[in-house]
Amino acid sequence: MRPASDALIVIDVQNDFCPGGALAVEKGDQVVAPINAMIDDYPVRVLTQDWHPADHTSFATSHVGGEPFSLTRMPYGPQVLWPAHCVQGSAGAAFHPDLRTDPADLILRKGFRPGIDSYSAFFENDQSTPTGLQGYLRSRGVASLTLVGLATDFCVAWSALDAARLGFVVTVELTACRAIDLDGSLAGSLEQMRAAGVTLVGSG
Ligand code: VGL
Ligand code: ZN
Repeated sequence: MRPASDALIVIDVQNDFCPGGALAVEKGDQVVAPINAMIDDYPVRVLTQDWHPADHTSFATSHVGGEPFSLTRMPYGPQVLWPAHCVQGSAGAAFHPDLRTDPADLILRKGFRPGIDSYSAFFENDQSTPTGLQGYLRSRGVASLTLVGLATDFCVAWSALDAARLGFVVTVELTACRAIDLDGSLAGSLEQMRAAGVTLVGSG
């Protein structure tokens, strides 16, 4: 077991991000086995779940003429329009059936406000509305985080960058991550994480 100040944060290992899902990440299901093997080693274990209302503003279907994977502007900045995914209570929003969820201490849902997306597990995309995760981790004495899950270049990267900014020691275990890679977003996100002092281990 790792020291009591170490947490594993498992980002969005949900059916819609796995092959056959609404926003499938290539080989997304391959993160399940390594995560299942890692989780018992961490004294603090958090799973996150993307959890959108059916009319969420990040969905292309919520915009007249909105094309999936195109870029639009929101009051809080640029926003990719996604295929509808992880709708609250749907099968696509459920965790991958093979993911070991019983060992989790906390399941944190994000992206539930209709008008704002939330890639990061710490702050919504306005970069100021908190999810509460920082307080949870601090009150449990966590100082060091390992992040895994989906997708490397969106929710994992945004979570890692926020965590580093908040002063946590951050590692991303790439062997247990897979990327969407929209227009070079994977390379860009790896570079940003490195520049922010995030330790990148392995490769996805
Ligand atoms: C994610 C796009 C939209 C992710 C969530 O989990 O990386 N990406 N919603
Ligand atoms: Zn989403």
